[in-house]
Amino acid sequence: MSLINLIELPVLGDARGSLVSIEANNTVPFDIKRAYYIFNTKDNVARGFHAHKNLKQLAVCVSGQCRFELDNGLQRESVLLDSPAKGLFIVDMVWREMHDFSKDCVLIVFASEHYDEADYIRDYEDFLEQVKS
Ligand code: T46
Repeated sequence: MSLINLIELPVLGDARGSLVSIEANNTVPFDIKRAYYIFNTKDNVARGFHAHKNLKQLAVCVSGQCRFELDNGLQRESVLLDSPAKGLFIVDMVWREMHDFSKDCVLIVFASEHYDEADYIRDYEDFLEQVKS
């Protein structure tokens, strides 16, 4: 089964331009408790390098592009987010890395839980131990 779960976000376009709506428990299969966005990423920077114990997220590049690598301890897959109509759904216990940010990249993430540093697994060896157990 693929680790890459892309949700096609309906674009509500008219003569004025485009609009995408994200609704909790409708467009995304969880209650949205938090949103954050990443922008102004410097050249050759990669981010992420962690997993979450209990967090569902939807990541959308609303401008520009970046590449996600997802890893469940058995397989690793890569996907380019390059459209505001493409949402990447990421579940618990998946190691994620973000690479190849374009200068104009604005990555918005909708999350099922409030920020909690204790939910992060930031060491890859710890992550492998925890997915195996
Ligand atoms: C994820 C990927 C896709 C907060 O205080 N509140 C927040 O809601 C977030 C997300 C971060 N922070 C603080 C924690 C750090 O001091 O902001 C700083 C940067 O966070 P971090 O290094 O975790 O950022 P990324 O880009 O490596 O990872 C982020 C999310 O943290 C993470 O949950 O899945 O984006």
